[in-house]
Amino acid sequence: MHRFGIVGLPQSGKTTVFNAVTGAHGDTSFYHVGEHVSHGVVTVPDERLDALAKVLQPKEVIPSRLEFEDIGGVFAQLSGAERSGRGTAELRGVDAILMVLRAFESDYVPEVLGGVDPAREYAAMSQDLLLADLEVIEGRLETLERDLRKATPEREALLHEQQVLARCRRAVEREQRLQTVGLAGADEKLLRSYAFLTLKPRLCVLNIGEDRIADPPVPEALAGLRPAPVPMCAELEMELMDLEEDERAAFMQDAGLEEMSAGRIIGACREALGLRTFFTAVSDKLQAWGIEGGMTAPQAAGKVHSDMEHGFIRAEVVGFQEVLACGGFKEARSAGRLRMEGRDYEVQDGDLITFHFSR
Ligand SMILES: Nc1nc2c(ncn2[C@@H]2O[C@H](COP(=O)(O)OP(=O)(O)O)[C@@H](O)[C@H]2O)c(=O)[nH]1
Ligand SMILES: [Mg+2]
Repeated sequence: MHRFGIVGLPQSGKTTVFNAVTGAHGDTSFYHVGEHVSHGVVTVPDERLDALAKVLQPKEVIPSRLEFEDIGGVFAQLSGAERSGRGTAELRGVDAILMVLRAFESDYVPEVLGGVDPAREYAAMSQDLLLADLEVIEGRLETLERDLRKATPEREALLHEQQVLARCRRAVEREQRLQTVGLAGADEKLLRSYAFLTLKPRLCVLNIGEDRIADPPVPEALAGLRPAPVPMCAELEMELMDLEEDERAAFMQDAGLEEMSAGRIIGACREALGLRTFFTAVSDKLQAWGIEGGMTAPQAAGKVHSDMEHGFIRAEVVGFQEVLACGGFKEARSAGRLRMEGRDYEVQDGDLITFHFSR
């Protein structure tokens, strides 16, 4: 399951967004500083899964899921406090970063940066993430220098690591995210081992006021971000989560809210990671799986079970449209629509896959 860490300045509405997306009830009283990390899981809505379920009639349908973590305190230093080591460590473990930017006016919620300025919040947080990475780079470079003064059989490898990190330091000093350094293969793996924060994909939620639902203000400086920032009136949507369906619909109409934002946030999360979906249908269980684009069939099998990756023999693949068009899996097989694919096959969005493996 892919994990998203929710970060933002104090009072930006992190917990409110977290509650609004996951249906949780985290503390949003404005004096509350989250010291612990809350976890919440959401299922990914998928019309293809629903359509397949209609045709295949499995006993059980399991959508893919995303996990969100409300991480308090990471950017506390921007408001004068210490950086929270715990929050930073937690953030290193996530797959992508969801930044909540305050775009709502309020008479009672304190403005941490002395005004409502989401573009500045974004810049300040980007800066903070770069600084956190710079600390790691410099710490490691110092250790390397010390180790290289001694005789060591790993000299070549350490020298190479030093070069890679020096390149990273130059990028960070120019305020470029490590994601833009463009390392590949073993060097990229090396970078991943540090869990750098600016190597992680990110997306923004603009927490807007109720009065701006009809025309959400997206600052020019953020308009070019991909995925595009998702505007959401988090406070309203959090309250709507607790209502019954018909009551909710009435309130939404009053507020001019056409749909809840969770769907668009989930879409942006998937876009940030470049996720694709494949399906499995084994022993009456139809299941959707989210994987990063570019994964091969054995890697995808590994998402289902590690034994299936290690013992991978081949994958029997059929596009979900073909199953729908033929009216069933057996029907698609009889019509010759199933393909046998090997180890190098790159899984495509919408594939229904049967993995063959040895135990
Ligand atoms: N007026 C208004 N207040 C909001 C909105 N979103 C959050 N708040 C309030 O802002 C305060 C801080 O929200 P919270 O989610 O706890 O922020 P966090 O510190 O980032 O977790 C709370 O009092 C919320 O009720 C919003 O869209 N409009
Ligand atoms: Mg909070």
